[in-house]
Amino acid sequence: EDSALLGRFQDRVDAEEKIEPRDWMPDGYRRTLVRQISQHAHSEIVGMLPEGNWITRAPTLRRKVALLAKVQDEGGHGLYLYSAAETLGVSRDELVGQLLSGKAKYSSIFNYPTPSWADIGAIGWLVDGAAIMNQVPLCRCSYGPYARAMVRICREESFHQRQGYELMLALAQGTTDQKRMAQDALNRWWWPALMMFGPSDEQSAHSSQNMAWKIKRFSNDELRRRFVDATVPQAEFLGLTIPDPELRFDAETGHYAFGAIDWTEFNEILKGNGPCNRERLEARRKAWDDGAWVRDAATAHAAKRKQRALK
Ligand code: FAQ
Repeated sequence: EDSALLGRFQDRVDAEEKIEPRDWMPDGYRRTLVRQISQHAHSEIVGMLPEGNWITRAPTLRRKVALLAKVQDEGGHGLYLYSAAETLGVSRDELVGQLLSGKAKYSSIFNYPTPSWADIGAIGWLVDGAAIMNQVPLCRCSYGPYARAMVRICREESFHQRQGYELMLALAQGTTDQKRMAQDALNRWWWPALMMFGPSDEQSAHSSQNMAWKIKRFSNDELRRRFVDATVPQAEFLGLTIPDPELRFDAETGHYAFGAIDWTEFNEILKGNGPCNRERLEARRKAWDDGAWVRDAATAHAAKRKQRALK
């Protein structure tokens, strides 16, 4: 690639100018964005499944309405993000194909099961909480379409996080059994939520380049640390215990110190060997196959309208 073009590109990024779809950009920048935005889109779509499991069994109408709205929002985020990825010259079919063939990644967190209603609270509180921590800085990403998509997505995630925390609060203040359910959900979701931020900074292959391109603004470990700092007091308010015997406040650094993450578990999930990896992909494949007639009908309708317009 032309070094003058590269230099000018980096100057624009450094000056906080937004890069737009028709602007010149290095191949690596384009590839990285397609990878990250499509992984993010797939995460939203696959992320509908663990919570979707509880829509028909929500305990009250109010809870059902909130959960239905949340899962619909996630579908909307996925479509929004696929559109942002398409501005980089890839087709949606290609991206969906990569997901269904198992080639594309999506967030590790969605490969865990949701056996209890309290999991819905824990997902909203912890998974959306982690998502917000990671995604608010993405509103300032150098690539315009992704940054703008993130603004609306973050507002909706914030509602999701609150409904989750409020659900956890109701359980934590409820009967002994309800409190036990809430604690059990926290025990199962805590460590996977910390893994959402990705490998440690030493292991993170893409971080330094992504930060130079201002796609990422903070490193994986930095965001993870902020998440722990924000979440520990929330757990205390709930009267629940974070399942980490090494967790303690370090007055010297002003941050919580926490135990070691089980990276073997994380890597196994990335390889497709998590508790629900196969089930999740099967559900997406079935949805794709079952939806074929809708895509066919929409294509036929569009062709008809085009023909009518030509007459
Ligand atoms: N799971 O070098 P890095 C949501 C991969 S929130 C799976 O650090 P990077 C909302 C990574 O892709 C979840 N794979 O990479 C919601 C790379 O693989 P590759 C989605 C992971 O890109 C809530 C390799 O490891 N959010 O959906 C994970 O600089 C509730 C090396 O890693 C986003 O996608 C992981 N946890 O940093 C929905 C946010 N972590 O391609 C429903 C946007 C890392 O080399 C219900 N993405 N990998 O084979 C990002 O900010 C970044 O891509 C990171 C990773 C931070 C995830």
